[in-house]
Order: sequence, then structure tokens, then C-alpha cells
Amino acid sequence: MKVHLVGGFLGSGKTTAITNSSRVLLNKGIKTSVITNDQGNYLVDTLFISQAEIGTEEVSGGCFCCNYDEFNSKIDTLKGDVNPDVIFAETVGSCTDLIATVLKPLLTYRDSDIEEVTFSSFVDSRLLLMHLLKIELPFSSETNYIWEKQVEEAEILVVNKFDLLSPEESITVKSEAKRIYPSKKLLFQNSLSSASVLDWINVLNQPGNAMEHNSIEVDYAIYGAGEANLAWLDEEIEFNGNDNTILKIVSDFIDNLSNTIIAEELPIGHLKFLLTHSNTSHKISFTTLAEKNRQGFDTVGEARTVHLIVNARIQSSPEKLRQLVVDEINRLNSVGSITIQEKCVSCFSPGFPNPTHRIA
Ligand SMILES: Nc1nc2c(ncn2[C@@H]2O[C@H](COP(=O)(O)OP(=O)(O)O)[C@@H](O)[C@H]2O)c(=O)[nH]1
Ligand SMILES: [Mg+2]
Repeated sequence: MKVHLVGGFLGSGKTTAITNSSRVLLNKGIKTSVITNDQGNYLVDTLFISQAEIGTEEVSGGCFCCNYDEFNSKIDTLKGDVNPDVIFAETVGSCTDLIATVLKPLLTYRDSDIEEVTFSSFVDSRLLLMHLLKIELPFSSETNYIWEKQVEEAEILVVNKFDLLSPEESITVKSEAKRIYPSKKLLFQNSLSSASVLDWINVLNQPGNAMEHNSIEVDYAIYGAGEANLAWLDEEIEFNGNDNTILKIVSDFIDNLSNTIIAEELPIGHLKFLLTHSNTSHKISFTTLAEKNRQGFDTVGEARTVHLIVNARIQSSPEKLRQLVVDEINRLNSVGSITIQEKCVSCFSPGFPNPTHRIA
């Protein structure tokens, strides 16, 4: 069994790449499963991946590093259920120090059944371009520290969303990244394309990979502050209505909420929605740099009930983030043509990172 640990900042494209790569591997008859991870309890990513009919387990309520034993038991579960050849393990986008806290513990404590662990870190090529040009990233200095540590730690650095760069920007990113990171395996990828993820799969499959796993130095006080700065919101909202405008109303709710967050100048780590109606689901994502991906969602159609799962990581206080959602719901309630019910609301600032193991 091989484990491919996949890190990288919120919204950098980990789930997209894992989903497309898993499809490619499954089509080749290679048994592939995924373990997702986040600090909330209703994970858009888990539902998104499992809808692609890929076997998925999740570690929720905390990261792999701080919930290592649960992560380990999810590997056991997958082993008992499907005995996969390959497990992709997607880490929380605000985590770093993964070589010391996840990779090395796996190699140390599970050497009997895990033949190899690889470690890839994803980065949004537009944020990397800013970093290379010495333009400050849009987060607090502590959160920027996490982003920088994730790049520093990468063994395989996947420079993702490369399709969103202009030809000139692509040349700059490629040449500068090669110059600054000579010891990293660099990939310039568009994870939306199965052809493009093939190069990544080939790198992951290189036997032995001959990677030396070097833990990095991390200042946990700054790391903890950087995580805490990104409030987490997790909830399900049920919309009920009697006419065929409900999909448009939910779509407007999503747009209004994201526009308000942008207008308030609250940096977005990720803002993800899974919208389900009439047995179909759509993932709608907003990430740090304003691109929105609706994955084929059409606001025209019949629906009486729409379920919306919301996962947000926003640089804000939890109270403020929560209030923005409540204000938007109150605004819709005052119009009166639909009923809205919030379920399982959870909104918090993540706790201090306290890894189960740390092998320097
Ligand atoms: N254009 C483009 N969009 C991408 C790429 N990879 C991911 N995305 C989009 O970026 C958003 C965040 O992706 P996701 O996989 O959820 O990121 P994660 O938070 O790292 O798991 C989604 O809307 C994806 O469709 C890429 O290579 N190119
Ligand atoms: Mg993800």
C-alpha cells in the first residue's frame, strides 16, 4: 500500500487533483481510496469525492497531525474494506510541518504495511507568482508564514492552476521556481485536466522516489496564530419554496454572501458550497483570488427543496463570519417566498496545533 500525502494551502486544488487522479488510477484497475481531513464536521470535499464513486473516509474535527490516531485507524478501515493499493490523504489547508508530524510517524509506526509515503504540496500558481515577485500575500503575516512553510516543506511542489497564468507569467513562474527551488520536484499543472495530472501520477509512481524526508523548523507560536486567524464556519442550510425560482434564490444567496465577504475585505482561504437538489449536487468554490467555479450549476430548473452545505475558512473573527451568514438569511426571510432552516451550525477559531507525534 502506498500513501500519497497531499498538502498545500486552502483552495490550491488538492481535492480536484486527487479526484481526477483517483479516476485515472481506478480506470487502470488500481484500487484507490481517499482520506479527507478538515476541522469541521460536514465536509464538502468528502461528499464531492464520494459522489465521484471513489472510496472515501474522513478525519473531521481536527487535522491528521493532531488526530494522528484517528487518521491511522481510517487507514485500517480502508485496508479492511477495500485493501487499496493507493491512498491519497488530503490534509487541512492551513497545516504545515507534515513531514515531522504525519509522514515520518507513518514510516515509523506503519512500516509493516505501508511500502511508501510520498509528500506533495500544492500551491496556487498566481499566489506563487506574487511571492516570487515579492508582493505580499493577502493574509495576515502569521497566515502568510504557514503558506511559506508549506512551500518550503514541499518535496514534490505542484504549481497548480497553471492554466490561469498568462504566457509571460508562466515563463516567469517556471524559471524563477526552478532557480529558487533546485532540490524540489516541480510540476506545473492544471488539475482540471486528466491529461495534466498524469505527470503528477507518474512522479508519484516512480519507484522508491528516492526522496530524503527532511523535517522543517516551524515556530508553533506563529503557526498557531496563523491558523487561529482563519475562522471556520460549517453548516447546512435547507431552503424550501413553492416555485421554480428557488435555485436562483440559492444562487443569489451564495453570490451575495461571497460579495459581502469580499466587500468587507476579509481574505478568503476557501468558501465552498455543496448544493444538492433532486438527486444532483454541485460544488461551488471561491478561493483567495477571485475565481469562482460553479462546476456546471444551472440556476434554471425545478426544485422545491435545496440543501446547501457551507464550509468557509475566512480571515475574520468567527462571530463576524457567522453574523454575515445570519444577515443574509434574515434578508431572504424578509422577502418571504421561501423558508430557510439552518442545521448543525458550527463556527469557531481553530485551536492551537498540538501534534500527536513529532519526529524531527
Ligand atoms: N483553473 C483551475 N482551477 C482549478 C485547478 N485546480 C483546482 N481548481 C479550482 O479551484 C477551486 C478549489 O479547488 P479544490 O480542489 O477544492 O482546492 P483544495 O481546497 O486545495 O482542495 C475549485 O473551484 C477548483 O475547481 C486548476 O488547475 N485550474
Ligand atoms: Mg480540499
